[in-house]
Formats: sequence, structure tokens, C-alpha cells
Amino acid sequence: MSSIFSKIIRKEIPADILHEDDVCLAFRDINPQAPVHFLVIPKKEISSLADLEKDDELVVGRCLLVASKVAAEEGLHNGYRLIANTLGDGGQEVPHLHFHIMGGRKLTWPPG
Ligand code: DGP
Repeated sequence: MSSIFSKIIRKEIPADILHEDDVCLAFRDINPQAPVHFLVIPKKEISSLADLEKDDELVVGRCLLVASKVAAEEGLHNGYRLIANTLGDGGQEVPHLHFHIMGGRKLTWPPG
């Protein structure tokens, strides 16, 4: 399913992009919940973590490597949280697989 994130990938709407390669994109969340809050998404249109296929193994691996690299660049040396809200009960609003990376403050657990 095409979403607002496809428009960001195609540069049809602006985003504060932190990393781009042939497989994925990292950009700041428009509604940050922590001092540092960015998203990593695959360029491939994958709706959610629940829709992954075997062929997506390398795509997801790249996304996690990018998350780690950008988190370090953003100065999150004390730690951070990576979340993939998935489908309705997971609170997913945008139907394009994305990993939230949040840090820069002490995060509480559990989430709501
Ligand atoms: P969720 O689907 O609930 O995991 O969260 C989607 C996140 O995407 C939410 O934190 C806000 C962010 N977001 C939605 N639309 C845009 C947008 O157009 N630009 C940016 N940078 N972030 C967006």
C-alpha cells in the first residue's frame, strides 16, 4: 500500500533526511517524542513488520545498520530505543514499515 512515506522517498514532500542509500532512508520524525527521534524505512513498499517476506532479510538488516549508524551520528551514546509499531494493536498509523529510533532522554518502560 502506498503511503506518505512513498512520497518522502520520491522527494514529492520534504523531510529532514539523515541518511539515504539504495535500500533505505532515515529522516526526522515530524512529531518527535524525544530530543532525538528519527525513522528508518526501507525504500521497498513493505506495509509492516507482519508483511515481511524471506527476500526482505537483507533489507531489514540494512535498516538496522542504518539505525545504529545514524544513532551514533546523532550522539546517542548513552542508549536509545528502536520500535516498530505494527498493525492496529501496535499503534501503527503509516502503512509503510518503519523503525522509530528515540533517544536523548531517559525513556520509561513499559510504553502505553
Ligand atoms: P506510527 O505509524 O504510529 O509508528 O508512526 C508514524 C510516525 O510517522 C509518526 O511518529 C509521525 C511520523 N510521520 C507521519 N507523517 C510524516 C511526515 O510526513 N513526515 C515525517 N517526517 N514524519 C511523519
